[in-house]
Amino acid sequence: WGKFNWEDPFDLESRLSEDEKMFRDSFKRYCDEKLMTRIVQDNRNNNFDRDIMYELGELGALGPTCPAEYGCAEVNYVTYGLLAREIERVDSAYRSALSVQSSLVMWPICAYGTEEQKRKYVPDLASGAKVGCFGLTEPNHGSNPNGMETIAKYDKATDTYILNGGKTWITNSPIADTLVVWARSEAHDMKIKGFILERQWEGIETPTIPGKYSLRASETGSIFMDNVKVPGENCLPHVEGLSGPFGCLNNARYGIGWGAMGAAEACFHAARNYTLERIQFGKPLARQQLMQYKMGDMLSEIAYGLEAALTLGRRMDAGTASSSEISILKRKNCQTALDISRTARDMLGGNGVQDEYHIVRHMVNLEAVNTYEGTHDIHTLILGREITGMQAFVNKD
Ligand code: TGC
Ligand code: FAD
Repeated sequence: WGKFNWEDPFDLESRLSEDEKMFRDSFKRYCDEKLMTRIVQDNRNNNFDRDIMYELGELGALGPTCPAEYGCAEVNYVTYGLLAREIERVDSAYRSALSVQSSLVMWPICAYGTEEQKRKYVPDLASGAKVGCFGLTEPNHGSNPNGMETIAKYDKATDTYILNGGKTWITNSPIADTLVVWARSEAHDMKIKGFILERQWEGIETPTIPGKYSLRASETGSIFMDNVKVPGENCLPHVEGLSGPFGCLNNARYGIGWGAMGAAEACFHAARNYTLERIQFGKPLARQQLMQYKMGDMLSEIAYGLEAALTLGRRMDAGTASSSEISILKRKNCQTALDISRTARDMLGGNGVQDEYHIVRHMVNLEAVNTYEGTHDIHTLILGREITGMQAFVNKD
């Protein structure tokens, strides 16, 4: 019989390659030494430190699966997942910054863009010199982006698109230099097309959304476009329709599946350490059956979640993964992490609501993580459609 390791019950480590572990380990050191040390203050102050993007760039963590010829690390999807897990152990806000830049900005430019677009935009996004954002959600259309109202008119004489509309709940929009925005294009039979916008262009405003209690160390804002003139060369040519933005979301949702497990592990470990130390009724809380029951559950759920993440990662790398598998991972691992964070917070009693103990910060973050990139219930309905062949959405029968 093998030896049981409560920190890695199914010996996930043994199924990672040396390259995967090496990249992960140096990134983990950065997360411990440079991110963990600033998160409590940055979360309190509602501050995203812009330098983090340069630091992530230096480590090769931005757009890590994108091609090396544009300045990216070009590692596999499992490695990307491992990075998401490590950074979200610290805070989901930092994983958000990584996900958006990598999966929602760099990836679509690489997958759907021209050679010129890739050479012009990707290297600066890879180094962190430029920050990107992804504008899909609108004030009236969140779960149902097909209702999108943002319009791109087209002036054939000057080969220019003129964008009007509003996007909301956009991670990093207030600090973004490069904005990937989705709009209905008159020149493409009103199909959805992607456009690369530059912050300095006239008609763009990106105010911060105030009063956000979750992901406080992440910048979140709107994008308002008032007759923004976009040169024809900034339209992404190689995709049209919703499969454009959803292709990006597949990658980001996959990364969140790993990241959520990092947040869950952070909460589990904090609760374990606390209950081993905390004496009530003359003995450590960790000795109580109720506490051990909770930790047994946490360990089991995390072990399952990581197995699923690794299995899907290998399938992503083999090119055999389907988008509905990604829905299973995003849905289940986010809910698991949220449940674990709530239980772990309770196990710390009063200290559980104090940010120095970290769990409550993860807990409120995970509320947003459970909502963005398709809510828990939307992913349930995606699976329901697969199971029954009937869709519960109202767009069509
Ligand atoms: P539906 O009929 O299902 O599909 C329309 C077209 O899209 C294609 N498609 C996909 N393609 C690739 N990957 C996927 N996952 C795809 N899902 C659908 C589909 O094949 C079809 O293509 P075509 O060529 O036949 O036209 O579309 P629907 O309107 O019925 O939508 C269904 C629904 C509800 C599943 C979809 O709208 C949905 O997933 N809604 C959730 C919206 C969402 O996830 N928004 C995320 C915004 S970005 C964000 O939250 C970033 S947070 C980042 C951070 O800070 O970390
Ligand atoms: P709604 O769609 O209004 O949903 C409200 C509730 O109704 C949910 O519980 C939902 O599950 C439920 N619901 C909806 N439709 C149905 C149905 N048919 N049947 C049953 N229940 C249903 N978007 C971007 O484009 N880019 C970003 O960078 C980005 N970053 C974000 C960052 C944060 C912090 C947050 C909170 C959101 C971000 N989003 C971003 C937006 C996010 O993707 C949306 O919030 C999410 O898709 C849900 O849309 P909504 O908020 O409009 O909720």
